Amino acid sequence: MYVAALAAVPVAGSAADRPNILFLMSDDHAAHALGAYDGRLAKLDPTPALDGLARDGMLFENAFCTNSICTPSRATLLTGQYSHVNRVTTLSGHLEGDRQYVANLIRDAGYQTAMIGKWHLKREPSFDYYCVLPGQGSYFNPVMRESGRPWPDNLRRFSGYDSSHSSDAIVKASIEWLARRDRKRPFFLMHHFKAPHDNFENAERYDFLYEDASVPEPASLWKVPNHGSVSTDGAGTSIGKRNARRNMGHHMFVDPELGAEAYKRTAYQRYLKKYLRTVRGVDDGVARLLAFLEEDGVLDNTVVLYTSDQGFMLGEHDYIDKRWMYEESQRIPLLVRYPGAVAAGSRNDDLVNNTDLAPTLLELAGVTPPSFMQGRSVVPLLKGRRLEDWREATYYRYWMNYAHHDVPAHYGIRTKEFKLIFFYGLPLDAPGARESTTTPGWELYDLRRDPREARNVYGDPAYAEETRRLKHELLRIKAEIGDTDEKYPELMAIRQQHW
Ligand SMILES: [Ca+2]
Repeated sequence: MYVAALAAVPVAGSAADRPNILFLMSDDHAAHALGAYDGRLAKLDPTPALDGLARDGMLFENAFCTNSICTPSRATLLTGQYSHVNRVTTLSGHLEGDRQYVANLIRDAGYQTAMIGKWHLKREPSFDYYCVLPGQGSYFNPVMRESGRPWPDNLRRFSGYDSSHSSDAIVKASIEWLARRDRKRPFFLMHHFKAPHDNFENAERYDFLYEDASVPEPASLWKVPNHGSVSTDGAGTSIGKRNARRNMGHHMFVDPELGAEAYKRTAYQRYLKKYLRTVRGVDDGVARLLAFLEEDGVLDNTVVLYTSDQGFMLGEHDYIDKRWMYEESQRIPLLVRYPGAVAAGSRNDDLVNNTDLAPTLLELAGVTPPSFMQGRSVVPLLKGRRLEDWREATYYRYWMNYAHHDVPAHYGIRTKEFKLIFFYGLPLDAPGARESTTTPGWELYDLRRDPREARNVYGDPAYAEETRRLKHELLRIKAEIGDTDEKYPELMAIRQQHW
């Protein structure tokens, strides 16, 4: 079952020969809120420690999630499968222990395994040790469920100067576990921050960070793009409406008596600063973990990966939150540091998605990824190889039709040059369902000319040939990964009508 993992790693004769794996994940940390991704927020220097990971290792420029919502992303991470295969399509999904494949296979390969922080998959984590927040958990004085003891003795409350904030508590629990680990065996630690999930809360020490700064605004905060061929009522997309009940000002307690422009400007500044203060807590936590490993003498024999369960809209398109297939929400940061085999400062622009994470973690541990995993290990890419048969389009599907933030269900593909989205708008039978949910619509973006997705070119005759090609590719991928519309007669009927 074992294979040679990375060039610098000896062929695994025993577990002791293999690298430690520290998998760091945050919640809703958009790539454009990392300095290393060099977006409009980079000049605020939001993530010095994470930028260090990019300097020392590889940054993936085109990494994406396949369903931009918490629980499904985590299920994909552990199974290497798309949502329709692991059946965790929505927030109400869960993952039984026997399907937590990454944890089980790496433990079986001789690693000691731990899951610390936000879990959100409801069932018991299948790790040697766990210390996890129940559900979303609390930002302050969090209670976590710890393995090895029956309820209620398994509840541990974190408080005090070093752990009253959830990011500090999760770092403390990880460092404690690392300090008492069995040094004869390599470790696999999944360290998952709750931050910066909304409603953002930073530790008190960041209260004045960025106080005098002015956070750059995206142009689309003011000039909402015309996405729509179906509806152009300023809602921002063909059928998705802006949710007046959940907006930046609502979150930040901005005085609604301010004029519209001042309200938006004030809300944006407060919202972004609060988010970036919460991000800084994550970054400082990463710095502390890396410092611990360095002091422990194992940093360079540890593969350190950093990602987020999905991206986040920070005022782009005048939106907040995730769920959308738009770039800010679909894209995830992905950084990998492993000095023995990954060149410092290297970058890769292949289309990677979060089904690839599980096979990657397995190969790093010297385990051959099982064929039921749908993603592909990026280990060859880490070594600087170009694979001619790497995917040319990445699939996306958001299932929760109008469940939160008024985001309609949709699916689509993104290539390096184009993005095609189909808002299939299944009718809702829920009380209060809106007429708009039954209005399907297509969007097409030419990312070469329009990387911010400001102009929907679906229906433009100049793109007719490209549209046909992309639709064909969309159907091909849906068949390949087993998410065909034939399984859903109602959806199939809509598609046939609007193809
Ligand atoms: Ca999330």
